[in-house]
Amino acid sequence: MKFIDEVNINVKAGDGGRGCLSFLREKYVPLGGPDGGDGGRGGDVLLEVDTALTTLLDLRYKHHLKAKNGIPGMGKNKHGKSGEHLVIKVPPGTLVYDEETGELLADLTKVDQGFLLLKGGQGGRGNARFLSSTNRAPRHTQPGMPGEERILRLQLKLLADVGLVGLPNAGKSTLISCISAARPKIADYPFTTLVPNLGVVKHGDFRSFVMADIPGLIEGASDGHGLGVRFLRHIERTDLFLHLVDLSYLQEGDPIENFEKINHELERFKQELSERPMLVVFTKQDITEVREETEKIRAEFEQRGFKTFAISAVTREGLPELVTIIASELDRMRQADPLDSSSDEG
Ligand SMILES: Nc1nc2c(ncn2[C@@H]2O[C@H](COP(=O)(O)OP(=O)(O)OP(=O)(O)O)[C@@H](O)[C@H]2O)c(=O)[nH]1
Ligand SMILES: [Mg+2]
Repeated sequence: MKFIDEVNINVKAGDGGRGCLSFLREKYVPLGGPDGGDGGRGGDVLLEVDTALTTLLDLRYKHHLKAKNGIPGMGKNKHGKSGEHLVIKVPPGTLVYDEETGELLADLTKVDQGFLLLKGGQGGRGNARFLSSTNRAPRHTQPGMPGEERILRLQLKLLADVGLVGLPNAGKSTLISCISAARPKIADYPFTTLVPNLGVVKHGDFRSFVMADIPGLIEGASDGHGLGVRFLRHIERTDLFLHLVDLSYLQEGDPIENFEKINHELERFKQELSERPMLVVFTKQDITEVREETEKIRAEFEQRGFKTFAISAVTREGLPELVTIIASELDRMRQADPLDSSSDEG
């Protein structure tokens, strides 16, 4: 499935129906009074979070979206029906901006969260409404009011608890596929992952957290190198980063320098990301040389204040421990800052 995380759409609420001009005409009633009914209200435009969606793909080819107009009033004092509302479904984590002013209109993160975006136009009044003691045969009616219209930019920022970062080939997708039901593509060439993937990691009997796998980062990513930092916004809202470090032949360069380069890209993308709690995870421990390298270098990361872990996706070494630590780190952070806690299935 294609992953689309930004779309522009033009939305319009329905116009109000016009009021009717009509006079009662019945046999034997020669001068019936005005009986033009009111027009119906135009439909509103609403946004609604649909947790079944994970991308804005459905909106990709719908540039113009419009709620239904109100039906005009009719004779015999019949009011027109209101226009049907338009409900636009979006994935959780969708931000809604006014494209012209740049104003943030809504941040839709909660299940079933709804948002009234645009109001439909009022229906016009029919001539029956203008009957008065001085005007027994009003010919005045009102047109319906136009519905509001806006150009929107919808931007998706996936909602996850933990974000995976690291160079291409570090083993990010392999890790998420080992501990969740997510099945991203895995291969020994860089940039296998082209779009973010989410995986739900279960721990204990009834608890879980969501992990996000994004394309690998390289030096200069914030200037557009590699796949750039376009996908970083999908881990911007996570509470914890796992920085995967691969010491196998697949990685060139000095591991500490590589590590710092990536952290620098995170910081360049957004200053506050450099303060996000981060665990360092050495991958591919089933390879003897990698294990030896890990033992040599581990202390240097710890001296920099990072907790470190060593795992292997092949033997599953260290995976249960890692999941437990992530869960307890998340718990600890959320206890410290309960207002900030996001939803947990627990
Ligand atoms: N021996 C061994 N190989 C691993 C392990 N984890 C990942 N690999 C291999 O490393 C290569 C890269 O793994 P991926 O999971 O695709 O790496 P990635 O970080 O998602 O890479 P990009 O999506 O390109 O950024 C693949 O050939 C994997 O099979 C491991 O624990 N042991
Ligand atoms: Mg990958």
